[in-house]
Amino acid sequence: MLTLWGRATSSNVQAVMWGLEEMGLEVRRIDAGGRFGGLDDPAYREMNPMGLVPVLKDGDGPALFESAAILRYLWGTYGRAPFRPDDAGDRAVVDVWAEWGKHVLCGAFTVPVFWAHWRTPEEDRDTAAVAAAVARFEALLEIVAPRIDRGGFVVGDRLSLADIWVGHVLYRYFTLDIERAAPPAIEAYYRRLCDRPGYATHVMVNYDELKGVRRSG
Ligand SMILES: N[C@@H](CCC(=O)N[C@@H](CS)C(=O)NCC(=O)O)C(=O)O
Repeated sequence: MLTLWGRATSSNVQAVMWGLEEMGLEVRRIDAGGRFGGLDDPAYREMNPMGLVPVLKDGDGPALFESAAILRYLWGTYGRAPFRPDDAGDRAVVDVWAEWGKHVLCGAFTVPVFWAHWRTPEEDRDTAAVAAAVARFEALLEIVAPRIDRGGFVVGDRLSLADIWVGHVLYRYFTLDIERAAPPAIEAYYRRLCDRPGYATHVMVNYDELKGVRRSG
């Protein structure tokens, strides 16, 4: 029995929930964090000393935190081809792009764009800094765009773990009230992701409640 703690509006929770659905795994999600609170409870800190979401427990196994590690655990334990390729080399390539998606691409979006724009009260926004951050994010999209244009997905022609990290950040990028210059292949990819039930359910989640709210997440 898989249990995940974390509010549905957390982008890291969304990535894990979408990955779970793509792997056909059932999970019980317990609201935590944001307006639900609970992250300072001693029992929660026991599971995640950082006091952040998500946290995963697989049965009686240890509590896991850090969304990338959680997804990698699920992928390694329950993933099947093509989501988790059978060939070790192909798996490593997926892992490389998953790491890049989480670390490099999401890192270039979450704080410098989403936080600096959406989670900052309008009167405090540095619009020039946000525009420069969007341009830097788009330069990264240009790096992955030719791969997606070629095969349809980040690695090859089927969705894999790499798409979870690259794809989940696109919903907010394409729906924020910012000026965009997305590579056409990325926009087409995003439109295809929107047709996937797991993406629509877990990633395309309204984030109005986060507007101007400068708490973590
Ligand atoms: N590196 C961590 C970051 C976790 C994180 O920042 N979580 C945010 C939500 S995305 C959080 O817990 N914010 C506090 C809250 O929701 O109250 C991960 O990837 O899991």
